[in-house]
Amino acid sequence: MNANFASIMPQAIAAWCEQLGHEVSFVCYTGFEKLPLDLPAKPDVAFIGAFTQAAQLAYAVSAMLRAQGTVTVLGGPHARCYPEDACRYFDYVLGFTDQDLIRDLLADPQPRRTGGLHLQAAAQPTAVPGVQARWKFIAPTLKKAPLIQIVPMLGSLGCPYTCAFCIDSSVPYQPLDFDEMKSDLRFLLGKFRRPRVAWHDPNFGVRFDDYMDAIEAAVPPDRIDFIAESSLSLLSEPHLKRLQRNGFKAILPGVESWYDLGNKSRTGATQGMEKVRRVAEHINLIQRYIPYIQANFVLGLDVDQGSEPFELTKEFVNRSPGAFPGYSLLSAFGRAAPLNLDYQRDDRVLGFPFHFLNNNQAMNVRPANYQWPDFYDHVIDLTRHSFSWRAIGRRFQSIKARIPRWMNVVRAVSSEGFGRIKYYGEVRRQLVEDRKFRDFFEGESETIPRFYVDRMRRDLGPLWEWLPQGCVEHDPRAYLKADGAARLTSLTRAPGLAAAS
Ligand code: B12
Ligand code: SF4
Repeated sequence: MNANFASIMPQAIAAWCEQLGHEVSFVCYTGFEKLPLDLPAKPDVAFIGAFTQAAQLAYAVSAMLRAQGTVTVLGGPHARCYPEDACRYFDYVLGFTDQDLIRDLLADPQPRRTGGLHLQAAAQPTAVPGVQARWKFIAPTLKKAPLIQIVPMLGSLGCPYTCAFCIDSSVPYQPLDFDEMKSDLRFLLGKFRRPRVAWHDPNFGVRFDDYMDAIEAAVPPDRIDFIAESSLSLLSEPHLKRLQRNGFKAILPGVESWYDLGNKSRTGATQGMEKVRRVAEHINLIQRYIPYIQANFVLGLDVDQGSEPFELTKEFVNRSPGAFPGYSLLSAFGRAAPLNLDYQRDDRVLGFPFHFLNNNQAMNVRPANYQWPDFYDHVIDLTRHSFSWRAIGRRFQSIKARIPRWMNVVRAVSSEGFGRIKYYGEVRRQLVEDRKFRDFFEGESETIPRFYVDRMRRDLGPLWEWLPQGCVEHDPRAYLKADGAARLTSLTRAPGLAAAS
């Protein structure tokens, strides 16, 4: 499936570069290709898009390319979240990116070996190349997913909600061009017998009617299978009926917490068991219209205490047997959210290697109300409950559609369900048996436990040799320091304050 989760922006950058007259090679690493990657020989400039979990991989690839004289540019979630660190290993690190920024960079791409330059557009782009413009790069990527092929599309950027932990909490909502979207959907009808499209919008369906009007104008009812991430507040019954008519087959709403974020789940100030009841009813309603649901939760939030939040989630699993529960351990991805400044100020962010920051292999924020072993006990108990044979069987029976019901079984018995129970059990064991391991989790030692270094070495294979020195560690307080420095600069620049500072 991994090729189906490839990002849109690297394809967009490739399309922009071609439009600007450059010769482009595009490589998508899905996690299965042999390392070190098969890269074009000596490109002038290499753009690399990476999530934080691929940071070390990206740093190694950058080192390899720089050794042959290529100028390297990093973009994507890691660049947005950790620009200070990334600048040590790339010539350029890009935040918000539009075509003008790419044009300016390519006009004179000077290597910057002593420290990369952090560049960004003033805001999210107003246009991103659509499916037709990206097709040349989408097609070879999807060839790597021979069974099920899912085309990534984007209809909007930003979000009107302000969930404090989210990277989009401060990015204004903005729809993209609906005419281009219609044209892309028609194009896909000509490419596949029954196309499958995943919307990468941070929160799909904010301008619900405009979206549905556009889809209905371009696509006969239920001719394309759609997947989207959307908040419960947008999934009222009339909306669900329209989604069903238009072929929506999978929805991933975020519930996140039983005590907080009621605005996005339409539960307002309702908390605890009452929220479980209402959310479970809502999810069951959704399931009557949409076959596949993944309900997302964050574990370890500061509002959580004791066993209650975990017991409530177990109750939810019982009451909504058809929904796949997606659990994320609370993670502070550098600059992703303003809330991370508070965690850094309170010295609660730990320097887990980026490689493990994918919401489940490590939780890099010390929990406010749990001792680590207790926390992992709760997480293991909840994961066991959610992926017990009983829960797997009930999930299977609650869904009639063939692919979704089997997909849930595969996810449960693979690394997401059984795999995590084993992994968390190992972490729990080391927390009580190995003092050094525990010291790292308590913030009392900065030495990264062997357990993590060995795993990273194994995952990176031959690229391990290319890792620049010092890049396994990072400064978990970099955002706070940069924020402090920025405040100081703006203070010294303010008229009348210069002398005082
Ligand atoms: C859609 C989405 C997904 C989709 C698609 C993933 C994909 N490959 O793009 C799915 C559901 C598969 C997914 C999975 C995951 N996701 Co996700 N996802 C998102 C989401 C909601 C939108 C991202 C998006 O496409 N936005 C639209 C693009 C156009 O905007 P943008 O991302 O802001 O990018 C701008 C710049 O960064 C830049 N840019 C982006 N890429 C590149 C590349 C280059 C080369 C350049 C130069 C510039 C550039 O240009 C853009 C325009 O300004 C974000 C949250 C958010 N609201 O941003 C989380 C987010 C990106 N996901 C996140 C995470 C953690 C994950 C998972 C690890 C979750 C999990 N446990 O499995 C996986 C990892 C997947 C992977 N490939 O490694 C984190 C990433 C944090 C981090 N620093 O790594 C985010 C930020 C959510 C969060 N927790 O705050 N995700
Ligand atoms: S609703 Fe979703 S995308 Fe919007 S701010 Fe909250 S978590 Fe982020």
